[in-house]
Amino acid sequence: MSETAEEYGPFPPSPEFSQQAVGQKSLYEEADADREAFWAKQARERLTWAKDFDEVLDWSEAPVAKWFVGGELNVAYNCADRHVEAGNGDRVALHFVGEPGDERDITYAELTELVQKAAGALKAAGVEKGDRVALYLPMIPEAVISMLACARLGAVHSVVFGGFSSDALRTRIADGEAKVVITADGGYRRGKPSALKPAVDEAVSGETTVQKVIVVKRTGEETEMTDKDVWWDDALEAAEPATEYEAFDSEHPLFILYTSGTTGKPKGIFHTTGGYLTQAAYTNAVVHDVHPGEDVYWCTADVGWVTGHSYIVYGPLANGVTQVLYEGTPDSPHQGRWWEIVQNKKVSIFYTAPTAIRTCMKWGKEIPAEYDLSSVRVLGSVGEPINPEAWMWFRDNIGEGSAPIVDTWWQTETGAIMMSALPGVTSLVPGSAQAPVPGITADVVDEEGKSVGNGETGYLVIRDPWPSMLRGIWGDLQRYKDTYWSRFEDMYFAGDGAKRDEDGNIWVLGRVDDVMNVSGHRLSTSEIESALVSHDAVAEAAVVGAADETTGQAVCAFVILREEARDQAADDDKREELVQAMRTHVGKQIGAIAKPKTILVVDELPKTRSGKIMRRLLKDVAEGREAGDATTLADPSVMEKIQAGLKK
Ligand code: 6R9
Repeated sequence: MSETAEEYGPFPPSPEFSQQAVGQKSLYEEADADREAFWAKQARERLTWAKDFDEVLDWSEAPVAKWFVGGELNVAYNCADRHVEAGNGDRVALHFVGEPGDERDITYAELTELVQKAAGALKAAGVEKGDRVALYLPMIPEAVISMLACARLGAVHSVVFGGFSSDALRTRIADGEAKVVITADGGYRRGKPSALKPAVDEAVSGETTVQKVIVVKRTGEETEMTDKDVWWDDALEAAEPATEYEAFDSEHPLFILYTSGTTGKPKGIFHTTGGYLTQAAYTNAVVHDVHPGEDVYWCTADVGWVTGHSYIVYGPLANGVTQVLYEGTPDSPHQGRWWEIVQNKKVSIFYTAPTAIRTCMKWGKEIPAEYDLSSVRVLGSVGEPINPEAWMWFRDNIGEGSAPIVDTWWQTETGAIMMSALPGVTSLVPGSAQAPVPGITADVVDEEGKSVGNGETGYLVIRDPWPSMLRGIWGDLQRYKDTYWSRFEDMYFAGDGAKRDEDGNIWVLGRVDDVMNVSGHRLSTSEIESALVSHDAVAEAAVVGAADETTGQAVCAFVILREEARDQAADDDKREELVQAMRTHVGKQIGAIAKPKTILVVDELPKTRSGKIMRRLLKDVAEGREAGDATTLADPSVMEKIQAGLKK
């Protein structure tokens, strides 16, 4: 495979940045010398333990790890109270920006008080240590407060993305046997209130484990309340605040989070306390280069997926960071909304997803150019491989042409960032997640589990246990072992394909199930997508391998055109010309083998709420089938639109 991306970079860090960077080269040396001592130091320096641990790692029951054995701590205390005790109570924890334009700043002192009150309300609702609480909320401060309130009591939260259907909520409630649900009357989306409570009513109707539903008033729309329901404000007011807290065992469960599985029952990935918080706090510090009290940090993820857990709630709040919490979409009420917030709040660290960056590219660089983005000094990317063009665009148009971009590879299962450059330390290679962070041992191996050499492709694995690793799939230990620990002996298999380039940098190629085999050649969907997106006319692209009689699989591409190319594509002949040009372009970038057999011009792509393209559905279309279950899409009607468009 050719290395198209290597025309860009590497970009060495600037001396000014390096001088102030949290990450240091010595971290790699320290971790290599003694990994467990390295993690013990991170755990002790970054967190406050009520009782120190006496063993760093117990791997005797592999693949279920125990980290910081014997240690005890309270996560909510670490994320709130202790910052007040340290004299930082007046520091803003959350700059909340609602979609309709309402704003609310919450200091660490206020956050602490709210968490104590909410924990009191949960207690009054019968929640005890170990009980599960389902959260189904918009991106409002109460989502953060609720998570911490659960943690304060040692209750296990299960956040269900606010856009999921009542069916999805019901299965997740049932799987985790949740006792209480926290929800809201609704939230704002694209300028309109959008109700949430009716979905909860449906999900808890009939036989259910749920005894109480706490409802935040966000939109004030008419909302039916049942016997089970209580308003958040009333519940907080009536309850005795939980000012005291208990310290829990380092391995006490903290949360369950369901991954959007490809088939079958959703997987309840479950995480515990001490190791998770250690790695979330450590990576947030060294990868995002946060300087608490100075930086304004913004992670655009939703708390409904793991990035929101680790990099809105736990990592940043454990570190005492000031951050933006935004309720809405990037284009409401206008396409400059994000940049307006960056300007107004002086955001210095901005962490988002490649799909969002490509969407902004599609809207045009004139839009961010209207705002003063000079506060930005670090950019981050997560969720899928970032194509080098999007990387360059991000740096040039949002990062003033100089901000380091950290491309962070990790998973719901890994709990926290596993691979990334360290800004100020590493030279950056656009498009590559590069190398494991200090303390992590990632590798690329062949079918037999042997490390591949430079220039070779294989499977991404993690060799040694890490603090924030999942401790299992809720209620299904065997499935945990089968899914992650059976492909290779003694190694965690991440499910991703990867390549080591000539310099040893690791390039994540996407899920192995997204790797195609065309005439015996292994091709990565993301590599072809990246090539397509580097064509002037293309804004976004999704590639699938469609069954083909001759070649095994054939490359089928779905592309969204940039604004300027759209008029041209309205004419059939011109569109055909454009499609041919794109094929030639891919051929040039990667090789003739990668040329898409079919390129379909579409207006939208099917995406999950976390912004991942659901290639499975596109594969159905490419193979001439009726598209499968589309209920987990951000907009379930997208598939109908694509199919209708193709029939024209
Ligand atoms: C954090 C998150 C995990 C999967 C993962 C991989 C893809 C995430 C990536 C990336 C390339 C990156 N992925 N970050 N691929 N480069 N920087 O996204 O968790 O939703 O569980 O997804 O996402 O395929 O295996 P999750």
